[in-house]
Parts: sequence; structure tokens; C-alpha cells
Amino acid sequence: MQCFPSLVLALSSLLGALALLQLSLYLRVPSRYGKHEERLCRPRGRVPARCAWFLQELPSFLVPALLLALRSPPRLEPLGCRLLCCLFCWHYFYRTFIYPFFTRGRPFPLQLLFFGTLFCIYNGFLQGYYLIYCAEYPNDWCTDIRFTSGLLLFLLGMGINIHSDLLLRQLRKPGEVTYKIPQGGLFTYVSGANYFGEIVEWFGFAIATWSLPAFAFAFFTLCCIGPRAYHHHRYYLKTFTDYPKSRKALIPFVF
Ligand code: NDX
Repeated sequence: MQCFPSLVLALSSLLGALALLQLSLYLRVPSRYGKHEERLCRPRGRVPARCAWFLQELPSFLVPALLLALRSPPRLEPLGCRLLCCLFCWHYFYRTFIYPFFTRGRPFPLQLLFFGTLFCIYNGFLQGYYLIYCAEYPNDWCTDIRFTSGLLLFLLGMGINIHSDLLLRQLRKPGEVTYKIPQGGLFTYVSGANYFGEIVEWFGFAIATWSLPAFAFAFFTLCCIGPRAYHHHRYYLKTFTDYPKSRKALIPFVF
């Protein structure tokens, strides 16, 4: 396989367009899974959460890992390229092989699982293909301010995301499906602490890679889970009369 810059441009533009579609679809009405399902008790057309998250996220790990393994001759230089590809796979290793096995979420709609899987194949291919076959970095990229600041943001975001996922999980006993007020960590300031972490993480990745596909994915993430954080916030305010009034939806002290 070789690099086709026009393919990268086309796939990144389509990802940007999907982000805008996502925003227009889900700004008013939330995506219908988790607490925003219309009929929470309906069991048909649902897949257990563990199975759904594993299947849906697997391509995001597998596709870039396969592209990396199939690359001939293997790409070993520069160090920046390898590190960046590993960061992407590292996140999706967590999301595929760790997150699903601890989740206490309710069953996931089959239809969204299908679209989610397609999305993960698409994005896994785009990010992996670009980093493995197209990206060119100078040998000293690891000391460039974009790489170091982006990497720091990525790690900070990932830390917030994993910690917030853990706090949400601890709100339930095994088998429970009720909703409670999240407490602690960044939830002290925002209702969508896990989403805030994920958004910071992918913007950090975009800065570290300084690439169109990664900026398109960060923008997609913002348009996908940004509105969801807003809908979570409204849900909490409507459901819990004692919900902390100073808490914002997504960005601490701002929004
Ligand atoms: N999966 C990313 N669009 C998505 C699945 C849906 O990883 O067709 C995007 C991802 C996909 C989406 C994915 C892409 C776009 C799709 C969409 C479906 C339609 C859409 C395909 C792939 C589409 C177009 C039209 C453009 C093609 O019972 P429960 O499940 O609610 O329990 C929850 C629990 N919890 C609580 N427990 C007790 N008390 C409370 N108050 C609770 N609040 C929540 O915590 C869950 O078990 C758990 C987390 O819930 P929640 O709702 O906070 O997070 P969730 O949305 O489930 O995300 C989980 C993690 C989180 O860390 C988040 O950052 C990350 O995954 N994520 C999620 C979505 C997308 C994404 C990251 C990204 O874009 N990077």
C-alpha cells in the first residue's frame, strides 16, 4: 500500500461533514442510548452493554494495529510516527478490552451498534492509514512544542476520561440500572466530565500529530459528545431537584 494524499483529504473532509451532520441531528434531540433512550425498559433490539462496546470499539484498535503489522517494509522511523500510532491504539485498547468488561450500562440499541461499528472501522482506517503510510515527521518531532504539548493534553484528557468513567461505574451496584448524581473528580464542575476528558484527549492527539485526519476526528468527537453532555446536564437538572446549581454541562466554569 502507498500513500494517496487525495484519499486522506477526501476521508477527512467526509469525517468533518459527518461531524456537522451529527451536530445538526443531536443538538436538539440526544442520540438514543443510555439515559436518553425513549423507552428505557424495551428489551428488543438491544445488545448487552459489554458485548456492544467491545464489538463497536474493536475495529478502532484492530484496523490500525493490522495496518501497522502489514506494513512492508515495517516502518520503524521516525520515532514520532510510531509513538503517535501507539497512542491511538493505547486509547482503543482501553476502550475495547478494559472499559466494556467493567461497564454497568444498560443494553445498547442494535442499530446504533451497527453504525458505531461502521464509524470505528472508518476512523480506525483513516487515522492508521495516515500515520503509518503518509505522515512525515522530522527526526526531532518528539522535542517539538506541538508534540510535547499535545502529548501532555492527550495524557491529561485520558486520565480525566478514565477516572470519570470509573466514578460513573461506582454509582451502581452490579445489576443496578438506576441513575444517581455523579460526585467527585471533575464531576464537581461539569455533568459531562468523561466527555470533557475525551475531547481534551483527542484535541491533544490532533496537536501532537498536527494532521488533518486527527483534527477532523477531534472535531467529530466534540460534535458527537459535546451535545450529549448538554443533554445529560438537562436530564440531571430535570430529574434531581438537589442537583448542584453551579455545575456546568461540559466546560468547567464556562458552559
Ligand atoms: N461510541 C464514540 N451518527 C459511540 C457510540 C454511538 O466511542 O449514526 C462515537 C464511541 C455512535 C458514535 C460512537 C458515533 C456516531 C453514531 C453513534 C450512534 C449514532 C451515531 C454512530 C461510535 C450516528 C451519524 C448520523 C453521524 C452517522 O445505563 P447507561 O448506559 O446510561 O449507564 C452509563 C453510566 N452512567 C450512569 N450510571 C449511574 N448514574 C448516572 N448518573 C450515570 N450516567 C451514566 O455510565 C454508562 O454505563 C456509563 C457511561 O455513560 P455516558 O452516557 O456518560 O457515556 P457514553 O456515551 O456511554 O460513553 C462512554 C464512553 C465515554 O468515556 C465517552 O467519552 C466515550 O465512551 N465516547 C462515547 C461516544 C463517542 C466517543 C467517545 C468519541 O466520539 N470519541
